Amino acid sequence: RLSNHFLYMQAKLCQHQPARVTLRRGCSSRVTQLSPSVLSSSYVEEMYYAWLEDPRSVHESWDAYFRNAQASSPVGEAEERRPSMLLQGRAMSQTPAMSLKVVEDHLAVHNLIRAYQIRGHHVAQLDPLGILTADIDSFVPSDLITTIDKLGKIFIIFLYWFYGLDESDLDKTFQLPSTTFIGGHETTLPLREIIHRLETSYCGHIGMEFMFINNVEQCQWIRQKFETPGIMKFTDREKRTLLARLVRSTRFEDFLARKWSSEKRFGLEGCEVLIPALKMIIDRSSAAGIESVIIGMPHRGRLNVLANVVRKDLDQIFCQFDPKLEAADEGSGDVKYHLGMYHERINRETDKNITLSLMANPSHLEAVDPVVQGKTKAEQFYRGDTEGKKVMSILMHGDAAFAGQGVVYETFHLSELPSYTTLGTIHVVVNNQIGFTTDPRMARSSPYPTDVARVVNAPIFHVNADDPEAVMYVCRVAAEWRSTFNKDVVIDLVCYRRFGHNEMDEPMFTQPLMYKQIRKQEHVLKKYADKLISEGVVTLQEFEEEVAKYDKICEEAYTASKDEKILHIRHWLDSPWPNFFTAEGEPKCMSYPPTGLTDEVLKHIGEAASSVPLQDFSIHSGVSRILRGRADMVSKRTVDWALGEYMAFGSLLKDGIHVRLSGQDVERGTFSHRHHVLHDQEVDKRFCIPLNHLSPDQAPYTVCNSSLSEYGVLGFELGFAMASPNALVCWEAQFGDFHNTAQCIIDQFISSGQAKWVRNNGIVLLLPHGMEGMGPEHSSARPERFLQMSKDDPDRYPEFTGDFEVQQLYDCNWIVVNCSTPANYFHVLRRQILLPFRKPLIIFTPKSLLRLPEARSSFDEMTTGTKFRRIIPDEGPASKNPGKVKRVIFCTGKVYYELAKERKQLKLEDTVAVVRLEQISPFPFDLIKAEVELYDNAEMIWCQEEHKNMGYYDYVRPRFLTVLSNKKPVWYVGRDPAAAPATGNKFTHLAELKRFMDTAFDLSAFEGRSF
Ligand SMILES: Cc1ncc(C[n+]2csc(CCOP(=O)(O)OP(=O)(O)O)c2C)c(N)n1
Ligand SMILES: [Mg+2]
Repeated sequence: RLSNHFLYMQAKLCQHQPARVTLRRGCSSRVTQLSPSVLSSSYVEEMYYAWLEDPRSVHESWDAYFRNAQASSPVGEAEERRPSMLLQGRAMSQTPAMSLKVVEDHLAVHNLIRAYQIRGHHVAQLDPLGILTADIDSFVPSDLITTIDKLGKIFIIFLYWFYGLDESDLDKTFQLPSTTFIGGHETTLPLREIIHRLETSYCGHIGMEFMFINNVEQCQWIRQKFETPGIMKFTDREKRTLLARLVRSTRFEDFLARKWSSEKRFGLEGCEVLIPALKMIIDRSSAAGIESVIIGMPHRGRLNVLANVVRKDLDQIFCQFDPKLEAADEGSGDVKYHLGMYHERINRETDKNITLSLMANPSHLEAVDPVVQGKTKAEQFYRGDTEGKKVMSILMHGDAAFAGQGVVYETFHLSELPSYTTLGTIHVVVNNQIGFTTDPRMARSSPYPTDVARVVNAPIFHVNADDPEAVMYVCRVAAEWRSTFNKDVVIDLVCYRRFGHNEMDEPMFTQPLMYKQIRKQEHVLKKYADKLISEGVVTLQEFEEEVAKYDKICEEAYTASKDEKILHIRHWLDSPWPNFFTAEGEPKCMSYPPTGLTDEVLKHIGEAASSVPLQDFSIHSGVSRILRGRADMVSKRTVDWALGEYMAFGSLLKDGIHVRLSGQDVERGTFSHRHHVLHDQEVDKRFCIPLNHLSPDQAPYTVCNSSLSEYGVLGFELGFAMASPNALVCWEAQFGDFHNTAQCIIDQFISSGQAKWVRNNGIVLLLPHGMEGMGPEHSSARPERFLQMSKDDPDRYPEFTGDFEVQQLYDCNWIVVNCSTPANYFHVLRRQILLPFRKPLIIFTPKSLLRLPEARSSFDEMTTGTKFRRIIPDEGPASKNPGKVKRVIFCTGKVYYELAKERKQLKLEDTVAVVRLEQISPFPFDLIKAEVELYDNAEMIWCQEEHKNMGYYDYVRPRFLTVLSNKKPVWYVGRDPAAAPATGNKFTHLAELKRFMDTAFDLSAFEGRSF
C-alpha cells in the first residue's frame, strides 16, 4: 500500500513539475492559486466570529491576522464585512506575508482533518487477514498523510504537496475547527499530534463512512463518538462479559463440529464476534427502552444466534441434527438453519424484559429483509410505538448478498416512508470477503459491500472483526445512533470464513492464498483471552473455567436431546398469536359466522363512502361526482366494486379489525375507482380518509401508496400480516402481472410458509387481471402460477364431512378466487377475517367490471344470511329446466359477462347454462358435483378468455374429470396456446374473442370428438 502510494505520488510530482515551482508556499503566486471557495471557508468565518467575541479564544496567529486585516480596512467597514472578504481584495493584498501563511496553514490543517473524516476508512486496518482491503481497491487516497513514522521523507513530500506544509510545521500548534473532537478539552494541538489522533480515530480497526450524511448534527454526533480521545474504553467487567460471550460463540461451533463433523451448519468460525456484537446491540437498545427486537438473518451463524442470542434451548437445537427423529407437525418442515424462534427473557445487563424473534427464512438470501421490517412496523403500530422506542429490527447480511440482491435496495427505500418506516434498523454485515466461491472483485462493482446503504444516508461503520473491543464499541454507537436519530445504520464486520461455504466444501480449490493465510490465523478467542490475561483482567484459570463451564452446558444439553422422541417445528414458531388458537395450536372451531350485514350497517358505511367527513373541505369535482354516484347507489341498495370493497373494509373496521391496504397508488386506485383519500383542492397537503370517520371505537384504517417496488413491499405486508391475526392486510399490484417481480415472496413465503414454518398468514393479494385488449403486459395476473402451486389433490375425490368449505380452506395452502360480483368480493374479504384460522388469499380483481352496470350487486346479496358463494350457479331459464340444457359452460371472472351477453343475443338462455366458479382453489368439488348432476344430459365446457396454456384450464380440468369420474369430457373453449399472455393488436384481440365466443355457443363444436 505504502509503496503504491509512493509511486503514485512520484508520478504526480513528475507530471506537475513546473507547477510545483510556482506553488511554493508563501510566494505571492500561491495566493492567486487559492480559490475563493477555499478562502471563504466556514472555518475562517468560524475563527473570525470567535475572534470578534473574544480575541483570546483563537490562536494568537489568528488574532494577529484579524488585527492586521482590520487595521488595513477603512474605519467601520471591517466589522460589517464577512471574513471571507477580509481575505480578499484590499485586505488581502495589504496583509503581511506572515499572516497569510497563518491563514493558509490553518486552512490546510482544516482540509487535512476533513480528508481523514471523509476518506480515512480507505486506509483503516480492516481485514483481519491483512491480505485484502475492505474497499477492494488498495489505493491510498493521496490527501491522507498516514503513518508519520513509517513514511519518513515520503510523508514530508505528501504534506508539502497537498497542504503546503513542511516538516517545521509539524510541531506548530493549530487552532482546531469545531468540526473535530480530536482535541478533547484542548482547542489547539501541534500538527504532529493532530495527524496522530486522526490516524487513531480513522485509520485503526474502525473505518467510518458518514460524511455524505446531509445533516450537520448527525455528523457532529458521529465525530464526537469516534474522535474524542480515550472514548473507546471498556471496564474490566465489560471485558470479561465480552470474553464470556466469545467463549460461548466459539465453543458452540466447536461443539457442533465435534459431534456432527459431516453436517452442514454454516458455522460462524472467522466471525465469532457476531454473537457478542448482537448482544451488545440488544443490551444497549434494551437500556434505551426497547422491549422487542425482530431479527432477520441468513444461514451463516444462524444456529449460534439461536443458541446464544435468542437463547433457544440447546437440546432443541441438537435434536435437529438427529436424523432418526420423526416430525410431529404437518407440512414439510424446514432445515435447521432456516427455522425461526420467539423468546421472551430478561436481559441480564439491564434486568428488563425483552422479546427476541428470529424470523424463519428461506434460502433466498435477503428475502426476509422486508418481511422483518413489516413485522416490526406492525408490532410498533399495535403497541402505539409511533417513535420506535419499544420495538426495533436487526438485519444481518452476507457481504455478497448485501451487494448483489436488489431487495436490499428496495428495503432501504422503505426505511423513511411514513407508512413503512421502522424508525431505524441496525444492519450487521458478516463480511467474510467471499460469497460461496466468489471473490469480492467478481461479486460487486462498488468499493464496499455496504454502499447500498448510502442512498438513505445511513452511517456505515466498518470494523475489523478480530478486534472484539472495536466491534463492541461500534455496536454500542450503532445502538445509540438508532435510539437517538431513529435512522438506519450499518455495521460491516470485516472478517473471514475459516472453512468452506459449508463444512463440507473445500475452499482451497478456489481461494488457495486466502486459505493458506486463514490456516495461520490465530482464533479471535485465543487472541482476546491472551490480551485480557496479559492486562490482568482475567487469569488463565478463570478463562479455562469459563470454557469448561460452557462445554459442560453443551454436553448436558446433548444428553437431554437424546430423550426427545419427536421433532416439533411448532416449537420454532417465530410469531405466535396468543389466544387465537387453542393451546395445541389448533383452530378453536371449524366454522365461521355469516358474513352478511344488516341494511343499516351497509347504509351507514355507504353514507361514509359518499360524503366528506370534514367541514370546509373542498374536493375535486370529479371526486364529487363519484361520491354522488355512490350516494345514488346506496339509495338504490346497490354497490359497484369499489363500494363493495368499502362495505367490507368499513364493516371490519367497525368490528375492531385493523385494515391495511398497501401498494402502488392504492389510495386513489390504479383505475381511479377507489378514492379512499380525499385531497382538499384549496389547501395543500390537507386530506382526509372517510373510512377513519366511521365510529369512535372503530379500528384504524391504513391506506398507503407504496414505493414502486413489488418484492420489497409485498414482503413487508406479509411481515405486517404475520404480527396479528386481527387485521386484514391487503397488497394490491398496480396490474396483476407485476407481482412476478415479487415471485420470491410468493413462492418462498406465501405459498409454502405454513408448510415450512407452521405459521398462518392471512395476507390478501389483489391482482388486477383480465384480457381487455391492453397488450401482453397489464393483462394477466398469471392465475396458472398460483393454481399450479395450490396443493389440493386434483385426482382424489374428497370426503364431504363436517363443514366441507371450512375444512377445505383449512387444508389448503392458499385460497384463489376470481369474484364476478362486488357482493362476492365483499363476502370473501369478510370471510378472510371471520375464519378461525388464516390463509393467504389471492384475488384476481377486475378492470372493466369496475364500471360495468351489469356487474353491480344488490344489498340483497350482502344482507344478513348471505355469504360468499364459491360458485354462482345459473339462475336463469336454464336452471329452471335443466333437462333441456345441452351445454353447461363453466367459467370464472369477467368472461362471464361476455358469455351472458352473447347467450342472450343468441337466445340460448334455456339451452346453455353458465356457471361461475368464484373460488377456484381449493376447488369446490361438492358444489361442482351438484351442478354436474343437475345437468347430467349436457356437455361440459370450460371457457376462459386466457390462452390455453395459461389461466385456469390446467388446474380445473383434472378436477372436473375427477368429479365426472372420468366418464365425460370437459371441453376447452378459449384462446389458443401462446407464448405471450395477450396480443398487442386490438383487432386480433377482438377476433380472438369472437372466435372463442362462437365456439362456446356452437352446440355442435365438439360433436364426434373423443376425449
Ligand atoms: C437469492 C439467492 N441466490 C443464490 C443463493 C445461493 N447461495 C447460498 S450462500 C451464497 C453465497 C453467499 O455469500 P455471502 O452473502 O457473502 O454470505 P456468506 O455465505 O459468505 O456468509 C449463495 C450464492 C441463495 N441462497 N440465494
Ligand atoms: Mg460472504
